[in-house]
Amino acid sequence: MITFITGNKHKVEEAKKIFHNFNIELEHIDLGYPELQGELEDVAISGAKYASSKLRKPVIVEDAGLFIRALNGFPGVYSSYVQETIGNSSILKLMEDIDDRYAEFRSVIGYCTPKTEPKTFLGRVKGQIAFQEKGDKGFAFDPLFYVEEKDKTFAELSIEEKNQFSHRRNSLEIFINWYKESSID
Ligand code: ITT
Repeated sequence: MITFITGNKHKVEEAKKIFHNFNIELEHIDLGYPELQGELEDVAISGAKYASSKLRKPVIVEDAGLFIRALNGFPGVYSSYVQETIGNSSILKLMEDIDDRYAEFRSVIGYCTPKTEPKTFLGRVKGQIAFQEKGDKGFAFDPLFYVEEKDKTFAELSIEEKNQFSHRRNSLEIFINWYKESSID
């Protein structure tokens, strides 16, 4: 069993289904950990270290963000703050006259145990910033994130569909493969 530390219930819902498909049980604890400002990797490392030493067990945390190429990677590591303050409509405004709509979601999983140093696992997914919000599934930036191959935004996909190729699926799959391999004696 693995313990996922997050305050975001949507992440838990997605992660539970992903772990289930790999036959690993996932426990969720909303511990709250100090999020220093920095690269996704640094936040994941410090969060995982903090939570595993506090709970005295192996944990994963995740730090994610939306990186828009035409805005030099904004909101990136500021994604949480931007989501809570100016929100999706302001991102659309910033992108109003911009042709280059390329964006990617990144997810970094931090894994740490009381006995080992933290490790990180990066997953990404490519997409575009839509011209208007679409869909009512998902959360946060999902209605903005358009995926050409599906001709849909993340918010128009079911969790199962999003889980087939999302940044979170990719980072968790890399983590799970490593985890399974490293727990073989
Ligand atoms: P934690 O407790 O796990 O930190 P959080 O919601 O603060 O939860 P992050 O800092 O990792 O999560 O995420 C940065 C922002 O990006 C935040 O506003 C998230 O809601 C948003 N975000 C992350 N993953 C997303 C996804 O799959 N779809 C849409 N928005 C996402």
